[in-house]
Amino acid sequence: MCILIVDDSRFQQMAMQTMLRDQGLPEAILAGSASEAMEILRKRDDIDVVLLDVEMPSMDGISACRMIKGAEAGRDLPIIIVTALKDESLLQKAFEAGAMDFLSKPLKAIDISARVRSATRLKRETDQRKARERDLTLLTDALTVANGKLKTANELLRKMAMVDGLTGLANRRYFDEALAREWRRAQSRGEPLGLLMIDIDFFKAYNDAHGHQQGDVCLKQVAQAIRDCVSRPGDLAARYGGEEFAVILPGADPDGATDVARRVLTAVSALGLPHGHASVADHVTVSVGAAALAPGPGQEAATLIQTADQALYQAKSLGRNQVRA
Ligand code: GH3
Ligand code: MG
Ligand code: MG
Ligand code: MG
Ligand code: MG
Repeated sequence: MCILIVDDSRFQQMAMQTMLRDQGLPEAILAGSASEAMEILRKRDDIDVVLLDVEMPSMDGISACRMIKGAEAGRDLPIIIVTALKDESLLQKAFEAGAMDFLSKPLKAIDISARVRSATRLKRETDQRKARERDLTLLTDALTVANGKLKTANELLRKMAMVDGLTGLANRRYFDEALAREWRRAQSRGEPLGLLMIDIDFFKAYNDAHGHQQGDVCLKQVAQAIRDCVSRPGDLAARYGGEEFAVILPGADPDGATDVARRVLTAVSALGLPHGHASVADHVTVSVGAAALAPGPGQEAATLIQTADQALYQAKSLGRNQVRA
């Protein structure tokens, strides 16, 4: 505990210091004026309580109290006003100026030590409460930030579980789920479901000639071209595996599916990616198998995949770079 005594009288200073010492309190620090007190408060932050005399020549205790309370260094400091005047309006002014307590002269050792102890206890409690509030605010802020990060991470993880890392299309897992879902929906509505299987022609040769990295670039561009052909809400383009892609076309009949397949064929050719090695054309092409079925009762989605696969196989064996249905 650190006590600051502010009094213009050297005798009063010593008297108070002695009383405090006799009551088992630590040695007080002494100031002879308000300005000297301010200087001490600005320099040290360990003062717990101020005993402030009212009658002082340069600045009286009430003004000094107001000044200390108004300064950053003294805002939370308990101030006990010490006065010989028994004037109620003076006390009123002291409390208005921010004093916490007052003591009347002549001082008694037991009074002064009791007031000092209770003032410092109160200050300690206030400091602790403020520190707790600060900690709580920090904790709340940290939790808010962590929560936000967790949400972002969760979204990222969910997306990673659905999206093919190379092409940004739906991945195989998501495709399987989407196909099963759309198949059930088509079944219950009695509507057809279209499916395209797309496979890049002679892609092994492309990789061999241009390198695997350029192969990846090619895959990305083909994927983008396919995505651009699939515009209806509910349609889904996916990377089925390797250099094979699949497109789900809810509500498409065989003609509709074939139309989209032709668009994909044209769009990939239009990329004009030079191939030139054992390819059908001098640029990268695809073969597309198109299928559309209105699912019968008890029929499985695998039937649709098989039908599209067979059409793709036909497109390949008939010379590639074409659509078969
Ligand atoms: P076809 O016209 O009969 O489809 O001939 P193809 O060479 O395209 O078919 P094949 O199945 O023999 O070869 C597919 C090639 O695709 C082989 C494999 O290295 C390549 N491939 C599969 N996935 C990737 C990939 O992620 N990146 C790259 N660069 N190449 C891939
Ligand atoms: Mg005085
Ligand atoms: Mg193949
Ligand atoms: Mg291929
Ligand atoms: Mg293939």
